[in-house]
Amino acid sequence: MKIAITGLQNSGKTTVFNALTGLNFETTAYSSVMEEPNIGVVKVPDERVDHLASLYNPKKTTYATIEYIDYIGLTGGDQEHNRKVFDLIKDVDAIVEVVRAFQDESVTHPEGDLGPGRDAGNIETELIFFDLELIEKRLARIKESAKRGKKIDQRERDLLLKCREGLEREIPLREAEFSPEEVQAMRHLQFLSLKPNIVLLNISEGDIGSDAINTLAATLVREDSAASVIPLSAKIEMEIAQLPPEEAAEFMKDLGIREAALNRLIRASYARLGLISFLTAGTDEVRAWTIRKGTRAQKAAGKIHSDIERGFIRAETVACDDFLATGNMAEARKKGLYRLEGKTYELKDGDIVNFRFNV
Ligand SMILES: Nc1nc2c(ncn2[C@@H]2O[C@H](COP(=O)(O)OP(=O)(O)OP(=O)(O)O)[C@@H](O)[C@H]2O)c(=O)[nH]1
Ligand SMILES: [Mg+2]
Repeated sequence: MKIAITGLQNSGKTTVFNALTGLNFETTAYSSVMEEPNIGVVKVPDERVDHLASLYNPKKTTYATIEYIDYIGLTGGDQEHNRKVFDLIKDVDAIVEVVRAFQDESVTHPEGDLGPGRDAGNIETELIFFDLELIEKRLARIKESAKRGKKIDQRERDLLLKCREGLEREIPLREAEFSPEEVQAMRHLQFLSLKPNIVLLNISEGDIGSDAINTLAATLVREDSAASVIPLSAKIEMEIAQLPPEEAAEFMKDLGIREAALNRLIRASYARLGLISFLTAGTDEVRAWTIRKGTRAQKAAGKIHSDIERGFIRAETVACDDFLATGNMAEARKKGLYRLEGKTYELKDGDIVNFRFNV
């Protein structure tokens, strides 16, 4: 999974990136001129994988991973500048929008003063502009081929017009309604405002846990929107990410932070994208695999190898919690917790699966 960290200049994107990845890229009080994006891959913490690895003692333990990308900030109204960012991130699975809510005189604000609501709105507007531009380009191309006497794709044209109509009313595509066929047809278009988003409200360290911040957070996304807002202090989280685990735990307790940014954001990303993990376990490897909720067993097998999908016979599954409670496969089998499932079985989060196949 690939997630872009974006936002206005100096909102704390690189600080967030460092907090998530444990890396230590330069953060600056003036807006940076970055040539190359920062890219970092993080393991998705998963206690089930830890438990299984301690039982099987496998040669290899593989966690699910997320790739984070951090690049230059967006500039309100400068589409040419923003295109550099958007071209880089148009294939990501989700967008984290960093919105500044911390007070700090020494850090320049591109808009002159603090305004989280305004800034969150500006980010949305830039995503919408980018999508409108994409639509105009495609419509022009369709018109061009019509002129040359080629048959045009009327369905695509209608869909583009429908998207444009909503975007012109400033409704991001992710909040518009589309049929499953339309969603399918839009997949290759890489619209940005269609991507699931998470608003990360970057607050002052003194505001951690404050009621005022929760109220502010609630105003940042439309009430009926699926987007989530996560308030956190990127600066503090970055310090935490650089500490050894025990010290980090102590520091978090003192500050009243229950869970590190990395875990909170990963949970929100999985929920927002409708993702779950299934597990495979053995003495060679214990591994977590990320799939969409509702994926059927045969399709999920294809994550591991296309041969297993093609030659699928059945899936032997047990819920990880059931397995850990019984302690071993034989016991789980005896209790009927270890089941044989067919190709249409929808895998559940935390299922341990052994695929039987034949090629
Ligand atoms: N007080 C405070 N300062 C912060 C916080 N997060 C970031 N900063 C500071 O704000 C400045 C900008 O942070 P960066 O992470 O470089 O911001 P950015 O969005 O990556 O900036 P550009 O890449 O230049 O657009 C740095 O001086 C950070 O130390 C925070 O939560 N609290
Ligand atoms: Mg930066």
